[in-house]
Amino acid sequence: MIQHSWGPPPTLSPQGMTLERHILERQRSIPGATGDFTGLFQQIALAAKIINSRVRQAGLAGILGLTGDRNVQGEEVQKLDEFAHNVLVRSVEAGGHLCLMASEESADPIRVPEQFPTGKYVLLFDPLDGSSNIDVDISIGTIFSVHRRVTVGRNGSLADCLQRGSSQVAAGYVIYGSSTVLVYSTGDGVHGFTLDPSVGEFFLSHENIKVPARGKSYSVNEGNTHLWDDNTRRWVEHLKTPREVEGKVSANSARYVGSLVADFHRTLLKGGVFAYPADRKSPEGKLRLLYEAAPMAFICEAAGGAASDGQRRIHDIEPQKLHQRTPLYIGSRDDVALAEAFLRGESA
Ligand code: P6P
Repeated sequence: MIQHSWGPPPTLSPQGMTLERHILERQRSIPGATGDFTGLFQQIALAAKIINSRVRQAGLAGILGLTGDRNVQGEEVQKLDEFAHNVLVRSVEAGGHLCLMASEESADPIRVPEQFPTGKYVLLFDPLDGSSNIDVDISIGTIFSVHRRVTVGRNGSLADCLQRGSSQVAAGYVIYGSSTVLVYSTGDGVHGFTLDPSVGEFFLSHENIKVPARGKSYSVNEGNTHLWDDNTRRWVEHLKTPREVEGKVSANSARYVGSLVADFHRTLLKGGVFAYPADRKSPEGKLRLLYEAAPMAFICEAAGGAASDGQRRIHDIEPQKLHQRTPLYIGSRDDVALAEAFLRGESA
């Protein structure tokens, strides 16, 4: 804790803008807003604080490593994955704001228990993305997407989950990195809040994030080069080739963490492009559409960037399956457009 001569350190955000107040003020600007949304966000923020606390002590709390189970993706489930999933479900299930949930850790949608009221929203989430990095202390994150339900009746159904990215009413992620930052958008601007652990509150730290039109870095796992098609290889080779940009000869620089939330957060703030292309091993791509690509696309477009599967907007993909995958190219508008041009067989 940094001590100042004039007393306790100021909160992170001098005007003391907390996440809760930010959402409340936004709610008041929406005619007919019922507070449902605000309540849901407060519960998500609580879950983020609980997950953060456990992530920060994982090695000490004996919850590193594997549970011995495999999830619907066939991936080994880390103890923290399961913990984060359970915390999110327990934090939002009783609030009466949701008619259904869906999680990367659950094969089927999760119904609201009978003893609780249901509401008009659907929440889809990846409770702890990048969890293979937990044991080596690399940044990981929680990703969430909110839709309004499209069905009627007490409980929602799969149809409420299988909605296009363009119909999201909000999306966000929490990055458990050198600090814990929650970034969210309801479509009108993107805002970041940093957790002040001494207070236990998220304070506004990144107001109205805008992704630069072009950036210097590209972020892709080049260990998959042998699995890519020719156009994808040509695109990455182009990025690595020194060329004149704004009077300077340089090549793009590579940045790859292997944790979507970390790679996306850097791309959102600094510009550039993150990509997980389709390849011979993952012909549909590796990342999941509904609770990874679509929420990140919602945030990126709200910040002035772009998000594509290489051919079309992520937002325009009509989901067919809950855990379907998609290739993803996301970040600065000009950089994503360049990737799409190469994937069409054009050159720079
Ligand atoms: P690869 C983490 O396992 C994850 O789902 C994303 O967070 C990340 O972007 C991607 O996979 C990394 O995949 O194949 O490069 O290790």
